[in-house]
Amino acid sequence: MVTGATAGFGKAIAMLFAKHGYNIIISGRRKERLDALEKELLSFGKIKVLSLNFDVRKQDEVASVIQNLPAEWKAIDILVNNAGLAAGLGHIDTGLIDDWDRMIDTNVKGLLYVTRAVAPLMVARNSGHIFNIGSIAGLEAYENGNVYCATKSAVNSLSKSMRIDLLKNNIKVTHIAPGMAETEFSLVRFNGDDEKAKTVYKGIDALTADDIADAIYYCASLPAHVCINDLVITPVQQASAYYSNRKV
Ligand code: NDP
Ligand code: 8X3
Repeated sequence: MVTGATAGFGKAIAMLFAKHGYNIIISGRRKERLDALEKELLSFGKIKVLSLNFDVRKQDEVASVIQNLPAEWKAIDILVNNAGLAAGLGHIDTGLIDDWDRMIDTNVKGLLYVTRAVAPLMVARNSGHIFNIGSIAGLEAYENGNVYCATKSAVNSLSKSMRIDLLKNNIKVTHIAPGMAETEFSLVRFNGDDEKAKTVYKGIDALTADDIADAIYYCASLPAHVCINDLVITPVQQASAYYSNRKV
């Protein structure tokens, strides 16, 4: 099950796992994109696809959709908590409260709502693997990153807690912390301003969504007794949230 499968990492993850024969639950808010992806995944043949059109911020919707999963879809082996966003890039004294609320509601509360609904299904089977998509922004705060950094810091912390809480249930938890990856991320952050979004990756051979999908597939393919707990992935031209080597 992949949240936020309508774009970027989530879509690439769904495509890669489908190519490897996994049945996939895809989710997101944009129904037309879910429908198109469902068609594309089914064209690979031999797999089943279930589209769930919901907003991770709506706890009642999340709980009801998971509770009402058809029996054959309740055995979720892998959950990728990927749905998330950055909204805005401004100092703490000028940031928009609405942007802050959206990031906290999606990146932290949404991830919790989905996990709270899916984890019991894994616990019941004494098996499962949860991937939480954090960010290097959660490992180091950067100027103007404030609330986005804090939400991803929470994802890092929650990943550690989940791993402890689910230890007795044989459930793997992997925290992925990517650096700059060219998806729709910056377009969303800058409210649809394409020019501004492009400047983020100027002179950088940025990560692609496929790079992240490859790493997740690798982690998911390891022997049953092996868990990669944390994975920090950056472009070669990026050493940290502060240091990058742009070719201009
Ligand atoms: P995209 O904007 O390309 O994709 C984001 C996905 O999240 C979309 O499918 C979107 O679907 C979904 N989403 C957003 N809000 C909600 C919501 N309320 N309910 C359900 N789904 C939602 O960005 P990325 O693929 O780059 O981002 C994926 C994750 O990776 C995010 O958590 C992001 O913070 C993280 N990340 C990204 C990095 C980057 O540089 N790109 C680096 C590090 C981490 P829809 O709008 O249809 O609901
Ligand atoms: C996205 C990476 O550096 O733009 O999480 O915050 S960064």
